[in-house]
Amino acid sequence: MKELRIIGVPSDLGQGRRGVDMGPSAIRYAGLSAALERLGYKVEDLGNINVPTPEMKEQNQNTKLRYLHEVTEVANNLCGMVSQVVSEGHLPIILGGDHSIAIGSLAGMAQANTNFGVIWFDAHGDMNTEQTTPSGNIHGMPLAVSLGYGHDELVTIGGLKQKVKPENVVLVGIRSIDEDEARLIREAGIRCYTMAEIDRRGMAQVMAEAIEIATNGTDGIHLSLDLDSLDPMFAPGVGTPVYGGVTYREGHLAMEMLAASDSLVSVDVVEVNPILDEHNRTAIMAVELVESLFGKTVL
Ligand code: 5AB
Ligand code: MN
Ligand code: MN
Ligand code: MN
Repeated sequence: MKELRIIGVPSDLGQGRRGVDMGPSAIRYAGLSAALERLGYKVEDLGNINVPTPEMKEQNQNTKLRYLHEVTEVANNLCGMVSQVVSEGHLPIILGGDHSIAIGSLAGMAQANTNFGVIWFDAHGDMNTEQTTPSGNIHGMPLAVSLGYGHDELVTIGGLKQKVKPENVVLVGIRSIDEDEARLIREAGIRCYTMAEIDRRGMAQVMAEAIEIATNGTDGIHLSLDLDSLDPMFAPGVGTPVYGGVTYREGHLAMEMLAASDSLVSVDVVEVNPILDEHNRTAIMAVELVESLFGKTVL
């Protein structure tokens, strides 16, 4: 059983709305460490990465990407930390923060020479680039960046351009995609399980295939868990909620199947925004999902 290392990344630089920077605190307050220890893990919380606040003056830049240099700096620091944790043989649990931080997580995994696949659990594709972004928000771009598409400053974080092979990447829970983003998803050849497909074929079938794709020829799976993958009924505290999402039971089923696959090498838990939440429900939901992901069962 690997030891677990928690890394907080209190960043809202990749997103338009304040509050998601408090995600790591909210998830810790919901009892993450204790829950994992109850499951028998040795857990160490490494604290938070230092993140500039958006009220500080944005560095000059000639791009429409908001807070590009600041996001890059945070991703670079996270990359180093993740790479070190993995090199020491431990499993990193990265708490966001908005989803732009996943750029650093995946760069760190690649820097540690992990050969991994990715399950991107999200309402959105996160496959925008500088050319296609409708918002300029980098949290809509981290998957594209990790595949080598996007601004040079972002794709070169952690060295190598492409952090993961597209044939080992799956999107699950998708129901909101921008037009040009859809084109890039098809072009890159990423398997995309929309909510429509989950409705038709069931989460069990979809996850069995997703795990197969992400483990095919790799040494394990990085799960990037955006809480807006869930229906807002179960996770209201997110910046970009979309109706028609993954249910409580489907979410747990997916995590339980990942636990049973025994292939998890790292995980991001992102986009929890306590300001938009109700009594920390979304952070509590995140902790419950992580418990299932790390093997919690009823009996
Ligand atoms: B999230 C949108 N596609 O690029 C964009 O929450 C939304 O990390 C991105 O999945 C949502 O701004 C990013 C419209
Ligand atoms: Mn996302
Ligand atoms: Mn999302
Ligand atoms: Mn969001």
